Amino acid sequence: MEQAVKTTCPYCGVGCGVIATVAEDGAVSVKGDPDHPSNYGRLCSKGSALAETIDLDGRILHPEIRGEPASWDSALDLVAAKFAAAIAEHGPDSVAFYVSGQLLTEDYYVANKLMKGFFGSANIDTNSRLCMSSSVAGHRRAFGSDTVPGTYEDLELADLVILTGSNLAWCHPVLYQRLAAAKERRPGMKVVVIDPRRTMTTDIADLHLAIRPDTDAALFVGLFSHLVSNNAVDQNYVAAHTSGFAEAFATAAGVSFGEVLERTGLPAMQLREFYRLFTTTGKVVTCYSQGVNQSSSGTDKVNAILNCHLATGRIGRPGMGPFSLTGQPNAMGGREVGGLANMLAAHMAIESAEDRDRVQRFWASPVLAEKPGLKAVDLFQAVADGRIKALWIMATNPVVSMPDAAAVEAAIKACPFVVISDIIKDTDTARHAHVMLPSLGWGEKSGTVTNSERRISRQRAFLAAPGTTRADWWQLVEVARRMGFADAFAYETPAEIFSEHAALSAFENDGRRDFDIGAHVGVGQDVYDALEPFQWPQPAGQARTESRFFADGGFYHEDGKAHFVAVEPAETDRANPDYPFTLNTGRIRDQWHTMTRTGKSARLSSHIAEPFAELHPRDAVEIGVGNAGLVEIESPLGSAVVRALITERQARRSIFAPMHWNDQFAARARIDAVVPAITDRFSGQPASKNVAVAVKLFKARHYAFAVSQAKPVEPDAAYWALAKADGGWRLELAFTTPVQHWADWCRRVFTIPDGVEPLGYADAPTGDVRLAFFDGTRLLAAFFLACEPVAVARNWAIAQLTAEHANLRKRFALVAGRPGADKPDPGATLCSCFGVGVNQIVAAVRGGCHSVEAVGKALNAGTNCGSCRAEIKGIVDGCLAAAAE
Ligand SMILES: Nc1nc2c(c(=O)[nH]1)N[C@H]1C(S)=C(S)[C@@H](COP(=O)(O)OP(=O)(O)OC[C@H]3O[C@@H](n4cnc5c(=O)[nH]c(N)nc54)[C@H](O)[C@@H]3O)O[C@H]1N2
Ligand SMILES: Nc1nc2c(c(=O)[nH]1)N[C@H]1C(S)=C(S)[C@@H](COP(=O)(O)OP(=O)(O)OC[C@H]3O[C@@H](n4cnc5c(=O)[nH]c(N)nc54)[C@H](O)[C@@H]3O)O[C@H]1N2
Ligand code: SF4
Ligand SMILES: [Mo]
Repeated sequence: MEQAVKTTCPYCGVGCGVIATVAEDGAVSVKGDPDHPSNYGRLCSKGSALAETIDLDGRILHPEIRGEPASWDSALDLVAAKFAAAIAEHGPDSVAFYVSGQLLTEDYYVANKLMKGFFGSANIDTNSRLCMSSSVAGHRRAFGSDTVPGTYEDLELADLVILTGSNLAWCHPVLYQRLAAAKERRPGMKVVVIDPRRTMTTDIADLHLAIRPDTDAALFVGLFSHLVSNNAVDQNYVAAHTSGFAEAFATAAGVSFGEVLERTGLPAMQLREFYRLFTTTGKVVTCYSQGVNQSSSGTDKVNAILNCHLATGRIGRPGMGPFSLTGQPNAMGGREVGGLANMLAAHMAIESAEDRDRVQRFWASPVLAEKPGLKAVDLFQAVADGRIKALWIMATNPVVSMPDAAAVEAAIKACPFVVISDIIKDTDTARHAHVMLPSLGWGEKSGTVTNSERRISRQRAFLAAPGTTRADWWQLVEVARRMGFADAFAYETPAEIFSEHAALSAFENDGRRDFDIGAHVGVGQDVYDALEPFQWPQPAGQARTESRFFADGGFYHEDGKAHFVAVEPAETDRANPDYPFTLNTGRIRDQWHTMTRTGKSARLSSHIAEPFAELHPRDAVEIGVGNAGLVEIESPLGSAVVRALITERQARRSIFAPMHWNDQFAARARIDAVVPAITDRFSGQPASKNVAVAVKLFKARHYAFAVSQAKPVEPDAAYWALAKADGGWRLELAFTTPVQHWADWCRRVFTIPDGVEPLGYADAPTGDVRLAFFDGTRLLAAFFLACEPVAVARNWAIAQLTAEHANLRKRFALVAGRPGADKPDPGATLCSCFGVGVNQIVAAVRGGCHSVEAVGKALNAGTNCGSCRAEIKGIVDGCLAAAAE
């Protein structure tokens, strides 16, 4: 019988509800849950493609010790023995966990409890350090707690929505769609986007402030003093609920309008307009994400924003407030359980003796960490120094995602004992594991996650555990038991863990801590199974009234007030003639981080199939790189080679490169190998957005494009980038040295069986080589080589992998590398749901479709998940503008 299960998307912090259906034949399909209050039925491209990413290809299905299959017992015994030995010999601070905002709350709770309460060290940090820690630090400085005051609905109710350092259209697509729909209903609503580059999000902006990198603090400090000079301060709110206003203003007053202009590089008109909008609009929401957090001044940026909302009393009321957008599906859950090295559990403070005592009594634990542990960057430094003897990495891929990634890799490699819990066998990090533990993946695991608006939802299993995979919490519990802590880790189910977590949140709370879900203490399996999404707080015995915080004060500092923070904008000038470019890094629409899951979907890989750098046209001319050429990005630490994407979206002397590509998908595109480990001094969060680099032309002798049924094996080329395609794989290549026998090279890389002869030619004058290998009527691989970037139509070539090549004429047409006149080249895929290409959309616009809706009617493009609508609008606008010229 068909079975439909309500669960939650495992990607971004929007936390969309998903209905997964398993058909009788086992086929899985997903759709948005119409009843889930985060998405009301919508899903973005990544959510819609979930069913394509849950196959068992590449999964690790059984434990391994040094690459050899092992039983769970022997693997867990070894982990327990090694951690126990390190603690006994070198003390508790000689071990560490590095975990993830992609763990479920129950996994996270157990990891934190084991490290802080039973090992007695706080050396547990998480990839949230790279993600949300500046927001956490900023919240705690201002509110005395790590509280996100508002809800998603506020974005729909606001009259002014400011998005700073957020590419919402690509990174929180469903929330973006909710905002776009609200703006369509109420065109008077204004959107301001603050981002050094033009993005798909700037598309809905009434005002785009393309500030110089890392000048947000100056911008908001200037706004603060503008609010004061223009009598926009809510004196009652400030007097009743805040402290430190005078000091913060004294500092802000020292930053003149002229100085803000100079630092941000904005035209005076734009700056005035922004300040005017903020001053005169009551309902303002300011959303911020990694352009704010991932900065050496990230915490100050956060507080500069919070100051403006506190000064105007625009916080915690409908349509008003600062809003930190969380990245990962359970970044918030991790913060609730205290998964950061400088937090305790349930939003308690590790610095507070009273809180430590409270947690220790609740856990009945033998020891409790007395001081904050090592933050991610320092933690891997300690691994490099040999101070960490045993390290457990869970649900994160630091060899790709940590700054100074080569040093992180070297540190992990040299660590005496490394345990890795993952679902994928070959990742850049997993190859250094001593013990590899196979975890349950999405659809198999069960527990809770908390989204950006404090909404707790269930992830539910709808698939059987493959192989001998086990839940992350179970792995931790088994190790805890083996180390003598059986009583404190007696859980049999996630529901039991959740209940304990709820109990700790309520323990001696009495309204003193924001995080309280006491209403869920003692949930049984049935109630847990049926748990509907809910927003915290939900204290025991109180009916839920208001889900926002701080409209009437009630802050969590000792004095009950919010604290203004005097922010002095950081110096941003660091001109270095050897590294004249600024590298900005971030995300693309259809990939998730290190691509271990989204990289499995041909559909998602078709949107952008290669690592790239966006580069201003005039810089491209100076460097000498043409469109589709390659560039090398260099810093003192390392380099990466990526495709040049020449565009006026970039400011001069700055480039943007995605963080996703790694050694599994490209030759040398791990961008964090270029990024130094510079951190914010309050939060320890790395500055991943503003890196001094040199950008040079990467000179190749040959360029090639290939499609192959078999996964290409070790393509030894100076540049390669591999992506999944329908019916096989696609491969972009560039060579700096000639290859003697191209056919032999292809045979090896594409695993062509003996006896299959290539069809094709090598043209000596042009240097072109075309080779195709057929097995009967099916194409095994095709290879197109030229001395310039290869112009062959990619989607057409890929389609040949699944086409019948019944006669020689068809096979020769393939070698010629040209689509037939009957089948025009669709161009690069834009709508991944319906596989619609750029050329098709351009043709439709030229044929009379003059709006996104009209294109949708003609081609279906943009009518399912809607993630590509902003890009379609760009094409429509571009074509119409060109036609009008
Ligand atoms: N498709 C997709 N979505 C994702 C993810 C993913 O991997 N793929 N990951 C999720 C996670 S974990 C996270 S944390 C979020 C991140 O979500 P976002 O923060 O929205 O994404 P980023 O692309 O990292 O960066 C956002 C923007 O900050 C801008 N920026 C750079 N420097 C500055 C600056 O100095 N000031 C300002 N104001 N802006 C600046 C960049 O140009 C970029 O457009 O996305 C989540 N959603
Ligand atoms: N230069 C630069 N670097 C960045 C950023 C940036 O913007 N620029 N962004 C930073 C940010 S905000 C983030 S959040 C990080 C993200 O960086 P990572 O956390 O390193 O990236 P992921 O690919 O999400 O890694 C998740 C890993 O967990 C595995 N996994 C998936 N499901 C499960 C499960 O259920 N259990 C277990 N045990 N494993 C599982 C996946 O296969 C994968 O290996 O990157 C950071 N690094
Ligand atoms: S917006 Fe997309 S990635 Fe984020 S939770 Fe919703 S469906 Fe998943
Ligand atoms: Mo993140």
